[in-house]
Amino acid sequence: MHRASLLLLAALALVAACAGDDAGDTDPSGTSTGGDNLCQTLACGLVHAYTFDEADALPDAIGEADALLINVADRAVSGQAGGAWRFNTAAGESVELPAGMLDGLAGLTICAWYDLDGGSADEILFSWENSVDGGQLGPAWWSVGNSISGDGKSTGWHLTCGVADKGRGLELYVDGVLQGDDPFKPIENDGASARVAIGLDLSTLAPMPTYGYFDGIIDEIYIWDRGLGADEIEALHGMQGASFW
Ligand SMILES: [Ca+2]
Repeated sequence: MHRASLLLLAALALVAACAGDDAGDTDPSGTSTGGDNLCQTLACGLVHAYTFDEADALPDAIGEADALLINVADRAVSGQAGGAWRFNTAAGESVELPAGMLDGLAGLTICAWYDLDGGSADEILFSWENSVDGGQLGPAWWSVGNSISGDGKSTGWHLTCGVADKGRGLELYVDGVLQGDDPFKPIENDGASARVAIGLDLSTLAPMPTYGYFDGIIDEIYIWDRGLGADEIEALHGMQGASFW
């Protein structure tokens, strides 16, 4: 299929995604101005959100993908916005989400606030797998941005965003700044997803209790069915966890 056709399909999908959106009292700082992004607010296309504000459950605040399996002991620490959960690599802690929850999306953006809290900077916050390819988001996103250094790996709250867009390929942002991109690798999501997890790197073939898990605090994971613009991601970082939907 020609690239122009892919772009047209993506544009049509974005129209469909935005048509049913209720943006509510969205902060005007989330207004998009860039490129072929048809959405006017950050809330447009938001399909899943996890606040980590509750200690006894991890409900999906936007969609229906509530956590299925929770293996995290410390679920009441201070977060970037309200409460957050502390994931412990040594105990092999993670959360399993419904399989297939990312299937069929025309584009994908995943953002998460994290505080390494002295833990490893190379572990993965969010990952999934399917029969074509999987993805991992942490301070790294697939093969993009693996060499990130500096503030994104320091203790304190950071926002990481991974974008997979048919027109743009892959992009990784930390604290609103583009860290790396790969325009030649499209989103590969064939509608046959297997597992989706928080705090676990599913690309690790046989995770061990001390390997393949995130070591640090996770708060506020947001998932969109479109590739957010760089201006939107910068605005989201500037809001420092304030609600936008
Ligand atoms: Ca929270």
